[in-house]
Amino acid sequence: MDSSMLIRRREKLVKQLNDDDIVIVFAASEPIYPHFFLQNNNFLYLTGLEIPNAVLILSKEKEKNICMLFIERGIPEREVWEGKKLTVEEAKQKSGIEKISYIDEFDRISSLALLNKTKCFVNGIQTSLNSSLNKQQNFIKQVRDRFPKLLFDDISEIILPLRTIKEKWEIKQLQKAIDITGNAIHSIIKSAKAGIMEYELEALLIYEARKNGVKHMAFKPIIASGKNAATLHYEKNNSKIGKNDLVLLDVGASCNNYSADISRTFPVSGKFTKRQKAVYEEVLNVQKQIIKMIKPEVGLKDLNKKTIELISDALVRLKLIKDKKDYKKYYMHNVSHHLGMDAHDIGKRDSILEAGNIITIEPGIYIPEEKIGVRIEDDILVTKDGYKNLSENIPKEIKELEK
Ligand SMILES: [Mn+2]
Repeated sequence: MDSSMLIRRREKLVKQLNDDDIVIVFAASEPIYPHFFLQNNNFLYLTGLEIPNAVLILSKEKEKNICMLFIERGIPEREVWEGKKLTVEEAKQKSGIEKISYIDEFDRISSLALLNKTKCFVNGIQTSLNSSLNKQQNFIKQVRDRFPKLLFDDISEIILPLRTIKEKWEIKQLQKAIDITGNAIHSIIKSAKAGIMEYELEALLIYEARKNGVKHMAFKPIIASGKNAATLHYEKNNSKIGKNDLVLLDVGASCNNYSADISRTFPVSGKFTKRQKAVYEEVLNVQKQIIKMIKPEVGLKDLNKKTIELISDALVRLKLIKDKKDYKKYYMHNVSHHLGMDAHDIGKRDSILEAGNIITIEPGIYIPEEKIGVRIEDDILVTKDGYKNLSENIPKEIKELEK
């Protein structure tokens, strides 16, 4: 990652601010086992730094951009155990930020920075009543007492227009995540056989991903055989795979925090039954037709509407429903979401597509009473005059899957 890209991102963000706005972005905290360190995506997007407990402040004053970073101080006795902390010089070089202080200065300097501000954008303040306060919320609580006129808002509103349009470097990271995921899917399809456990295929997935340098999966892998495939977010992965089962994979590796999100469905025996084939062909056909619709100006809503239309027709042909209005019994999710640093990336549900967006297309049909669940999902880049399917090399044709 090159620091000029990061500088450009910060400039674009600050351009949207008024003089009395300020942005405060917190890095993730140090994790406690069994959790692993996963940087906050907005912090990573703006700094490129994979360090815990740091804070970024952005604002502007009379056309002058202000950018300050606060990082942890390296304590030699602790570094013996934990390894070296990033130095100010290293942080400067990686992030392109000139003004770097230690985190123990944050309270004092941020108080000064907040003095004449009326609105403060913070990352990660949306949460629910039943979870304990995170450090952003604790910060807000403190600041609110001292600056009662200050208003707070989540950063997503101003960072969303940046993050939903992918830069070349980002597309490259996603392509890498998709290719590694594709290779793992290939290995899984090749080695799956009746009688093995779903988690054995999960182990293979993680082995293939790690072997290619992937630090973590983008989300908990779904390896669902038979009727498990009809549970949309099945992630136990602990059933034995039956000899006539279809296996549904919904998996994605993460590269530099960019998340692939791919679904494939295949017969473990290497051959679809007649009924499985009929259902599969319908889903595949819908998926292809929806992908063809993708271009700038089309809305996610349009894609959803058309999918429902096509799937309803398919369900009637498959003799599952008589009245098209009953489609929800067998298809109950949206066909698309934005993809990026988060597997369900920031981006509005009713958003209108623009060149540079990356979205998934993932229709499915789920028939628990027949132990059939089929979902096919590709990751698609919206281009100036259409689209590019970034996962087109991962097999989904019946002939390829049976081979
Ligand atoms: Mn998805």
